[in-house]
Amino acid sequence: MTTTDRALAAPPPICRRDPRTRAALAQAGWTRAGWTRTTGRAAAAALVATALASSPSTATPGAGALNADPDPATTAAQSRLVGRSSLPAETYRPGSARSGYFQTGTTAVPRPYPAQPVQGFSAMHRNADGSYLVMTDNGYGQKGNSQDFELVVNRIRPDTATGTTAYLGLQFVLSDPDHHVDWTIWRDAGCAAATGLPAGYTCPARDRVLTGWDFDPESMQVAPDGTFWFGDEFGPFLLHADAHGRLLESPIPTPGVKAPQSPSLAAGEEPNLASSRGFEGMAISPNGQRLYPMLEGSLAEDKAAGLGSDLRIFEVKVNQDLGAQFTGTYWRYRLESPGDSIGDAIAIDDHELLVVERDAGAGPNAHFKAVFTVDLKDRDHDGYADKQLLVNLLAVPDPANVGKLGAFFPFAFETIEDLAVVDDHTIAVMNDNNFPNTGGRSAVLPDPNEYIEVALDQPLGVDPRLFPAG
Ligand SMILES: [Ca+2]
Ligand SMILES: [Ca+2]
Ligand SMILES: [Ca+2]
Repeated sequence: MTTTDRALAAPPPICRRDPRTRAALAQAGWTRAGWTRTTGRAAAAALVATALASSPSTATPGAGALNADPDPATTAAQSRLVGRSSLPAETYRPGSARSGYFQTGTTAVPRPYPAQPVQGFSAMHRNADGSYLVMTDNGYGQKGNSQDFELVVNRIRPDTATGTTAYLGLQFVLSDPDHHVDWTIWRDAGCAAATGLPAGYTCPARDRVLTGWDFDPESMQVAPDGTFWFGDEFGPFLLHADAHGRLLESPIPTPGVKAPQSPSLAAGEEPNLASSRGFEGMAISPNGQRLYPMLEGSLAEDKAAGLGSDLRIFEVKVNQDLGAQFTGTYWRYRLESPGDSIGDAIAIDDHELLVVERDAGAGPNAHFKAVFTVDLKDRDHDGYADKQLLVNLLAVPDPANVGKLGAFFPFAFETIEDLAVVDDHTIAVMNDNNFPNTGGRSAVLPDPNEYIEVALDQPLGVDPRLFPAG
């Protein structure tokens, strides 16, 4: 056994002071060999009960609790950090208008910002040359504070040799020149009708550019025909755009699901999905004929039925011409704790996904950030997609100190929203820094957008059609 082998054989448990630690995980059916787990309803319920019994708010993580006391006996080697690269927080898109008038800013970064921040990466697509298309969400997190944030896809190139990610430029701004959106958008009558505009902000000349007041995209897939699919949180909708970001068809609503921002919500009608709990992840099948948008939060009816840890993964059939339909099929995904959220979902073959699951903590208050493989085949027939832990993002083994943070690298950002496959043994992960928020790396400085590559000791078995062409 080499030094590296020994180091790799000693990753810590998922988090020592997480209430959901060894006992709870064992109770929930985790086995020690590689933390392999098949989710069972009873096991999951036990885990939830245990987590609730020891609420995270009663935990005392304290500074430096992350990765404390790695326990070599409990886990097997699975992953290793092989690259890290960072985009400085204050990276702005050249030529874009000042932004953040409706936002509060921070002491470190007062608003309005000199231009539109590049960050807030909520989906990524790896290109064949190793660069990425990155989709920013609606900007500042809410409909009411993101009116001056244009919905964009940018290009970046992480460089794990230098550790610095380059901003390559704008891919496109989302727009609706053909009026597929049949309700008022901010830049076409919305702004003109608004009252109480913030000081210094003037309405742009009317156009069909889409902003964070109109939609909140959190997931993106590039179809084999080169068109783009976005999963949104305001409908929640699916949006279909051409390679220039122009909507090709009307936003596709989700049958039976309405968020508080849904434009079709009737007076007095109650939404059945909370704010910012829409399509946080969306996978595409290897043949491009199915989309699997995944909600970030549970539906009101599931909560009412005691299934507050259940998320739904929908099946959507993509037509050869325009249009796509929700087929009516969905899968249930059981969160490890009802307070968790998912951050992204991508496919690795025609029935398996990779999913990021996370708690709401950052830095020393982060207790659970993980990548799971998720099998939609439900091989144990318990009604849930089967989950298996792939990477504990709070303690990625880093024997070579690639991340420069010690033997176990913490990717302890609040929101981790970007997954990609680099090759059959390597995945890439990025955070959404929620610019200009702090907490992942510093209590006072805005978080950067970090990119990491994690090597796996077992091949993923990725369908070759899911690798970038070219
Ligand atoms: Ca986001
Ligand atoms: Ca959002
Ligand atoms: Ca199952």
